[in-house]
Amino acid sequence: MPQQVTVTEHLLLHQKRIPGATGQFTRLFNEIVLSAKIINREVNKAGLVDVLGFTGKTNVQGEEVKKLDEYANRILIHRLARSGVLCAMASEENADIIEVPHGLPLGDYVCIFDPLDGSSNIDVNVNIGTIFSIFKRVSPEDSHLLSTDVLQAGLHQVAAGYVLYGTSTMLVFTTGDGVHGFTLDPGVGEFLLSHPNIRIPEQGRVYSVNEGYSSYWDEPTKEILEYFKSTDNNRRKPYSGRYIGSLVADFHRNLIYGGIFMYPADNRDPKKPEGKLRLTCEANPMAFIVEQAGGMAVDGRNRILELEVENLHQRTPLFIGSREDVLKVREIYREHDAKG
Ligand code: P6P
Repeated sequence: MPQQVTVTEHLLLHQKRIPGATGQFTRLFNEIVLSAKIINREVNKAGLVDVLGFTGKTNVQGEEVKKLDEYANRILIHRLARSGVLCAMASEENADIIEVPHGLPLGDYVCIFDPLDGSSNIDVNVNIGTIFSIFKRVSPEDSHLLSTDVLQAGLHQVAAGYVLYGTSTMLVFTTGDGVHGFTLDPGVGEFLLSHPNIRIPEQGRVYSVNEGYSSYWDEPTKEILEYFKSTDNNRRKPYSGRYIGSLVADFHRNLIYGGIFMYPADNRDPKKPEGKLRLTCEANPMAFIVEQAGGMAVDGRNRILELEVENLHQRTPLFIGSREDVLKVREIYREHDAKG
């Protein structure tokens, strides 16, 4: 009988190893876990009740908001605000920093999240996910919150993770001590440890990118795609193309099998020259996870986790996955830069 370790037990074991741990982090994480279970319940019955479709609103990204997007956002904000351990939140769905409502207890943590990533797939029953990134505030505890408490480089994350709603619902996260995967047992209502110490293969066999935009890419990106599709690469055969259009699902597959996910800069939209993905609630958390699993994440030239965060919704190109594959991306960009 495999040892059934719940995510809470796992966190408590982790907490015991941290001198001076107050239990605040475990409290915060338990609220994320509860939010995931509530969102999972709605996602799983989406086809049966009136939560499919659009709300008729657009978010700060200019994207149409789905009913489940709005629902997931509401659940996370409500639960996290009452955790008593946050001083601020930020959501992909909200233009500004979300302060903890007056009168509720404050804490030292900041949580940034994408409540339901991949929501364009909701109505066709394709995997979607929740992504979260956790920091400790940098300003003194009894001072006013500063934007620098929220706009921190990814290197300073204390935890990051995602929930993947699919054939089974998984919670995958790191607290800087490796990457661990938990699968929801709906019969028990608990996330149970199913993938301890996940390591991404050094070299992958899959590339994930939306090739429909190839005519908008820069030259290095075009050369990168030719490399992965050619027989003249490290594998001596083409990588398989796999792209579902949901970052959490594409990332998770490549994390387990090995591979590279790419959302390059493109010149389709002058308002988004850096591509579509957001640094704070998508690239940074995924980069922390992949590095903890032995992989890499760059914007083409620079390590994602070292990028300066200037605004909440800034975007970045993202090349993330198996170390050898991402190193190749950086090598091609450097060769182009050297040619000038
Ligand atoms: P495209 C979903 O909207 C998302 O933010 C990511 O989950 C996904 O990787 C990407 O956009 C897909 O974008 O332009 O290929 O449809």
